Amino acid sequence: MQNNFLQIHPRVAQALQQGKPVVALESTIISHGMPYPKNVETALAVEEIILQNGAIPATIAIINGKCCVGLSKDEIETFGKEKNVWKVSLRDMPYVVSKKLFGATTVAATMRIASMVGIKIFVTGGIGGVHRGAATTMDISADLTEMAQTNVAVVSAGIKSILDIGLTLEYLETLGIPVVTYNQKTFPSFYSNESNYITPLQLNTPQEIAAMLQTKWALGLNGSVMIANPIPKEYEMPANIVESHIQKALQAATKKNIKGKDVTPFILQYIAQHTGGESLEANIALIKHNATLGAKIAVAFCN
Ligand code: PSU
Ligand code: MN
Repeated sequence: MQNNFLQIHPRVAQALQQGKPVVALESTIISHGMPYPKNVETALAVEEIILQNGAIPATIAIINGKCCVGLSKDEIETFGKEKNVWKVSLRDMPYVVSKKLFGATTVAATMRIASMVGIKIFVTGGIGGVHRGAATTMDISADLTEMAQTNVAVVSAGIKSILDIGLTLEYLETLGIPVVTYNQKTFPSFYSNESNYITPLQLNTPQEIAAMLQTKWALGLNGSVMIANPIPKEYEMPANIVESHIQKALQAATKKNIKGKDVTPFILQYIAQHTGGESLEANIALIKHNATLGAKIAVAFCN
């Protein structure tokens, strides 16, 4: 779909026209998920990894109200540095586009824009999900409902334990979203390659994953597939340390009355600050690792 609201980078447009593999990337992780300058360095490194693995990267963001698919290095720098960038989920999209603002897109908004141009594979660090305490707060990310309807596969490092992993897996099941862990039985939890949950499904090669995606959509089953790629062992953080930081972060969020869309960025920042950057290094390592797998799946999908 080409329209007034879309702006596709020539390199991405050419790849799509030629049926070459393209991998979408989000921008909330740049503007709201990591501090400057590591955010920009990581975003550029992730694009490079995708290129090296045979696919074209397309970082997605809203610039002056245009939904941009593929950013220049300068634009990525701007999203990393600029303080007043909107965090845009689906709810915020019409406002930010009509007001011609800058917006960093979440998993949900990035998927929707990717699907508008026919991109099938999207790589990120962690998706939003069902928050702890959601039974009373009703805080459930729009990432999940978007994954129920949009045909873009999402590669992540599993569900972060700031969320309720069990409830998120239940919700994904309710919505009919397949959850596939790459090459292991345990479902990974972002900073850790383990969790207390067995993965619903396991596949062991990019080719198998690509075949499952093609089958899902050929069956007319709309929606995403969650592909969970465990963090490499050498970057893992001990689960009990992560848990104690999460507990403190959640308490601080309650005390400061952080609500709605500010919850996830607040907790991520709190944990990064209080682990002396260790969680940031883990975050960077896992997203690079996801980029490698995502590019390989995109290549297999196009063959
Ligand atoms: N989890 C992370 N890093 C992130 C996010 C989640 O480890 O940067 C971002 C993603 O953009 C995700 C969004 O789509 O937070 C979810 O926000 P919310 O919970 O408000 O839907
Ligand atoms: Mn929320």
